[in-house]
Amino acid sequence: MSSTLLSTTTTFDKGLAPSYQHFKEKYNLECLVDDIKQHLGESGGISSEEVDEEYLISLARKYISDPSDWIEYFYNDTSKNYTRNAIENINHKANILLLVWNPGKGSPIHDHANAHCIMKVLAGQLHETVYYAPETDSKEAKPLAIKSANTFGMNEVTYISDDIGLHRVHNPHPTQIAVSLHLYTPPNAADYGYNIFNEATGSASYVSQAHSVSKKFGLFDLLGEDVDHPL
Ligand code: CSS
Ligand code: FE2
Repeated sequence: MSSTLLSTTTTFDKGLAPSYQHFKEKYNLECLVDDIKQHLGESGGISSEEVDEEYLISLARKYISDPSDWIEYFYNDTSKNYTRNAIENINHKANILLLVWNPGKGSPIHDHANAHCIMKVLAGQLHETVYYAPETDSKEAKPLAIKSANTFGMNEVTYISDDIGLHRVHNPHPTQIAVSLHLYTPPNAADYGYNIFNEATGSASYVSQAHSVSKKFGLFDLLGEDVDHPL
């Protein structure tokens, strides 16, 4: 008798829970994308200097990762180090991407094509190694020097630009994937390309375009160079 009562009560409680959700104000991924769009404005031609990166970082911090927000963009190519999924392309002003990192895999060392890069971990952990950029006029082969190294957990946000240095990002976990949200403004790496660097010599190699895929819109960019897109 008492077990019947208990199970009825449990069902009743579960039934009520979803209706309360409607009364909660949730800052979801859509809200974040809308706020980013609003900050960057509707018309074209914003330069990297005109962006208030601190404000954009604060928006990224405000969003709390919820897989139900981003699962529609999630695609993982297990043959690659990581997969770049397009979330939003704001009219040559910014790119918003969902990156899925395979266990133990990472990017090459790269620059950010004179753009702001904000990265937020949505699931798992990511390790970032920041390097001093090599002197531009130096032709001498010199190993890149490490400036800092940090591991970021779920909901943590980090920022980099070429003024700070170069970086390499990787998923340190041996078996679990990591997921991150990236905002690049302006989207120079996608529009004009970027550089990857050799850690031992500091030499740069130009990559002409950063490619992404779009599960949501059924567009898979299969024409990109077969490297793990570092930017
Ligand atoms: N730059 C890499 C991720 S680390 S910012 C990319 O977008 O492919
Ligand atoms: Fe990067």
